[in-house]
Formats: sequence, C-alpha cells, structure tokens
Amino acid sequence: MKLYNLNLSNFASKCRIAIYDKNLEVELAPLPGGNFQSPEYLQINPLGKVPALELDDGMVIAESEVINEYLEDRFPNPPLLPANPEARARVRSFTRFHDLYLDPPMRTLFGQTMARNRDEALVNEALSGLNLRLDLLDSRIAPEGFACTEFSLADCALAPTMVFVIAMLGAYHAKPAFEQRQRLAEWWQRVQERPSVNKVLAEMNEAYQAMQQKK
Ligand SMILES: N[C@@H](CCC(=O)N[C@@H](CS)C(=O)NCC(=O)O)C(=O)O
Repeated sequence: MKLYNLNLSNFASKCRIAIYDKNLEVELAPLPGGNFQSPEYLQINPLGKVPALELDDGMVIAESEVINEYLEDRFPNPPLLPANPEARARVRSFTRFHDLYLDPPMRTLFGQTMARNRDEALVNEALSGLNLRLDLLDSRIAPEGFACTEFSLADCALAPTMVFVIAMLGAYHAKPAFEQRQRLAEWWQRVQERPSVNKVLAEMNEAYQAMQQKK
C-alpha cells in the first residue's frame, strides 16, 4: 500500500498515526507532479486533496477518515475503535467533530497568516469559533487516558490538528489553547507520549521548520 502524503498535513498525519500505531507496511509517497493540482495527482485523487491511499490492486481511497476506517477494518489489531457500538459512536463523534468543526476555523486562521490583506472580521470569527470548539472539546474529552479513554481514531484525528491550533492561537496572540482547559491540557500531555503520535508530531515539526526556512 502507498499513502500519498505530506508530513505537514494534519489530515495525512492522522493516517500516519494509525499506520504507525498498527505497525503497517505502507510506503509514504510524495505527490506525483509535485502539487495538489498536478495532472498526475488529479488522476490519482480527482479531489486534489492529501492524503490518498493506494491499495496493492490500484484502488485509491481518498479522505483521511475513510482511510483510517479502512485500515481499522482490514487490520483490526491493535484496535483503534472500541468493540462496543456506543463507544464506537463516541469515537466517531470526535472524528466528525474534528473534521467538520475543529479543523475549519483553524484552517481559516492558517490561510489568513499567508493572506496579503488580512480579513480581520474573518479572523475574529474563526478565533471565536475555535475557542468555543476548544471549550466543547475540554468538556467532552475523557478525564483519564486518551480522548475516549482508550487510544483511538479520535486521538489520531485530534493530535495533529492541536499542533496548528496552538500555533495559530500564538500567531494571533489569542488566549492559549490550554488556558482554563485543564482536561484538554492533560490529554495533550498524555497523547504526546504515545510513540505513534510522538513520531508524527516530530515529523510535522521538522516539515514546519523546513517550510519556515524556505519563506
Ligand atoms: N476531508 C479531507 C481534507 C484533506 C485536506 O484538506 N488536505 C489538505 C492538506 S492538509 C489539502 O489537500 N489541501 C489542498 C487543497 O485544498 O487544495 C480529508 O479528510 O482527507
């Protein structure tokens, strides 16, 4: 199997955590043609998004959460979803929350750091949206262990995005991610100790430093 990957991408990082946690043999490949919109990459993933997983028979699976669910179905040990249906639904509520509600305001803020003319109204809206979602996360995250107590797809999704959340709140001099969010702060300490997460966060950090040096 081959994962079309960028180490800095929080969505690709979500899949690399699952891959490393399950100790799978997956080739990590750069984007053919060098960018999201190259004709070569659009042939693989017409959405032009990273990541995409190419199976040995040539089938391509796009969308990070679909990839992680596929990996879980095909390689269920060690599990990244609990056995109990309600507990599985809980994990999936977190992965949905991540994709639909936590990532978008962070992404808006990231985009605005690179905008020639910053849209202050958009930045303020994204900052207040992000703060509300961090409050929600703080109130929902398990008080012990990982996001849903056992390490799961929820942690795979949340941990890489926290790197950007912390960086963006710092870049806009906003309230830090863990101020008055004790549970979230404790989870963040614990999740970084997981070897798969630790490895991916180091890869992201290295890619971020490389990007900064190119600027
Ligand atoms: N819903 C997609 C989102 C993937 C995504 O937006 N990836 C970013 C990189 S972090 C990307 O491909 N951006 C290129 C673009 O939007 O043109 C997933 O879960 O895989």
